Amino acid sequence: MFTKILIANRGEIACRVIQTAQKLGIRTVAVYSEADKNARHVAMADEAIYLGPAPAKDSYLKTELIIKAAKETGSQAVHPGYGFLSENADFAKALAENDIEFIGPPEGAIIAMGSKSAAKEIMEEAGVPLVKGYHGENQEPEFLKSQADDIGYPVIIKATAGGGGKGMRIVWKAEEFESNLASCKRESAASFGDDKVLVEKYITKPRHVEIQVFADKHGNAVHLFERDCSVQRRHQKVIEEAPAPGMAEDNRQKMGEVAIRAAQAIGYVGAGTVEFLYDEDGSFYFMEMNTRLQVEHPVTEKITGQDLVEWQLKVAAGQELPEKQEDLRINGHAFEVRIYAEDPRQDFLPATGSLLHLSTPEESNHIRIDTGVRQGDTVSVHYDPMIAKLIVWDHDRNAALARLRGALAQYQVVGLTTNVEFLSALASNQAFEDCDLDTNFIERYRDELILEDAPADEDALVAATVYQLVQREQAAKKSASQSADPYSPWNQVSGWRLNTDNHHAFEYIDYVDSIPNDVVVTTHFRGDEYLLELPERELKIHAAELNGSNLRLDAAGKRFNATVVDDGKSLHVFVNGNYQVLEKVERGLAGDSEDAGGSLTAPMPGTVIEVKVSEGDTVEAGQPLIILEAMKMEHTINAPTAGTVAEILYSAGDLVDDGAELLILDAGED
Ligand code: MV4
Repeated sequence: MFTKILIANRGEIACRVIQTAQKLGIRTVAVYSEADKNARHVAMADEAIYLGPAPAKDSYLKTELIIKAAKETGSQAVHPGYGFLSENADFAKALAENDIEFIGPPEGAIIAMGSKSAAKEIMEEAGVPLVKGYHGENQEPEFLKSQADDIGYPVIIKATAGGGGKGMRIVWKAEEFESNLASCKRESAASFGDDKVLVEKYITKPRHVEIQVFADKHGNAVHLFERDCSVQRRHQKVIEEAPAPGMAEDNRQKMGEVAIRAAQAIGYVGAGTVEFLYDEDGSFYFMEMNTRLQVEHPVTEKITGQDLVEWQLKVAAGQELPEKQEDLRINGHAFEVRIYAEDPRQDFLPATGSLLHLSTPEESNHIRIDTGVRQGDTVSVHYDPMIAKLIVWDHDRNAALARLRGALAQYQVVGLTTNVEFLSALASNQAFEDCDLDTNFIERYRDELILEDAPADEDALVAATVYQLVQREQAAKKSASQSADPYSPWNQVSGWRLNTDNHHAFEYIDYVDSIPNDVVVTTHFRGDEYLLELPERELKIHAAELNGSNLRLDAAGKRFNATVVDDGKSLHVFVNGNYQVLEKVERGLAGDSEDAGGSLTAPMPGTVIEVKVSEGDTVEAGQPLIILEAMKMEHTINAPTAGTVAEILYSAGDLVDDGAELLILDAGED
């Protein structure tokens, strides 16, 4: 086995590979760009080598720099992850020339699968089922048209050099063939520098089912069952699962055998995936083969109990496959969703920015999170905006789906727009639960999946408001640095009662589809609890406890938890599995003529211990003004806002009644 490897990638997959290497006692070398100096993969590795500027073409795609880094660090092998150089035959070749092991297939296997038509030819010879079609050299329009007529409409025209759905045309009628062929060829020439196409029968309602295969250098090959990745958006997978729902055991076995045959036909070594179009009647057709470890490999790991990166390392090091086909079993069901910085409501526009707050469900046998970022990290324009992969497992599909819903409800990201809500809608979608799966799923259920923006519900308003009350209390406690009652959530703030009727208004702007809605929550202090005047009703808050951003509260006997994050401008509230943003309107009491200035009153009968200010002093918000002692405990009364002390009505030693005016503050300019 290798003692040291280099990981020529970044983000979650680099972290994922490092984790297994560490488990196996292999030292790791990361590489990084200017943008990734402080990235998680760099921190995790034993060593890290700087490559170059942020754009991938100047760093992660620079073959020479990666080989140089591998040589300088004494790395015996390079793991390419996925994307970047993972399916680049020249890279595999360059490594071989430098006596560095490529943790991936032989150069020839990458080349064989690079061209769609050539791949299909190889597969046809190997007896792998193909969709009826023509993938030969003759590109004469009349000839291709006659082929299409033979196949029968609808047909699909695909760029031979294409990928990711680019350069495809569906043709429903013979009359439309010629014009579609011309436009497909134009697009292919422009996109791939090659206008060669193939024509085949269009399968109207296919599922994307793929088989994980593995081969070693000793001629052994196994499959690790299938994944269903039908739910895609513009050829980007959104959710993947294993096993494929409804797959009959004999069909699974047939597909597995065919996939192994496909791998063997090209002398495959390592991890590969054979993709199939899976038709409604259970027939399946070879689509393409991916000659790398795939993003969605964790669902296969969860249902087989295998570590596929460990397999890759062992195979690359010349060992035999860790398991025989007959020892591999499917256990339970797994889902993976890709959590992205993107806005589903804006046609999934990628988002960039910093992860101001990141809180994730706890990992366990049921929940796995593969990520390359931590709270505080940035998602930049330079790379794929994936934040994490969330993988769940349970004994059956419905239980796993319930796990997924629960985990997504606990996934909190502030600072970037994410697709978490969209994924939650998907995990809760009845048609998805019912396995109404095909590649058109998202289009078909679009309106159920991309939900309208909803106004903040009452719990969110309560949480935001109580958060601010407790925050003020904590701030007051800190600035007073006086002994305080640690058990009462209210005593410290209860002092600031600006008005004789003892209220304070918290104002928010709740944007619903960019339309601002003004919401005011007025709080009244009632001795041992707060009364909140909400838009719909009044509610008594008996207690509240704030731990960092985690708020626990008791609202009229209903206890609930919320997370509130203040980014300075807005409060981000997570409650009941929902996420709401409430922009704060700092009314400041000065800005409101009715509330301008006011008196501060005693929260309970007691003795004035100390008056910390003099008349005419200017004070800052939160500054301690008067210390009272009541029931053997000290209470600090802090300035609720900046201002000037207009009048002090009591001095040290005086006894005061509950509600007595202690001090009059002229609120300053805000
Ligand atoms: C097809 C097809 C239907 N019939 N071929 C899309 C990407 C490329 N790898 C192959 N693709 C398709 N080929 C025939 N003969 C439908 C698709 C297709 C698709 C396939 C898998 C996953 C998502 C898809 C979304 C749209 C179309």
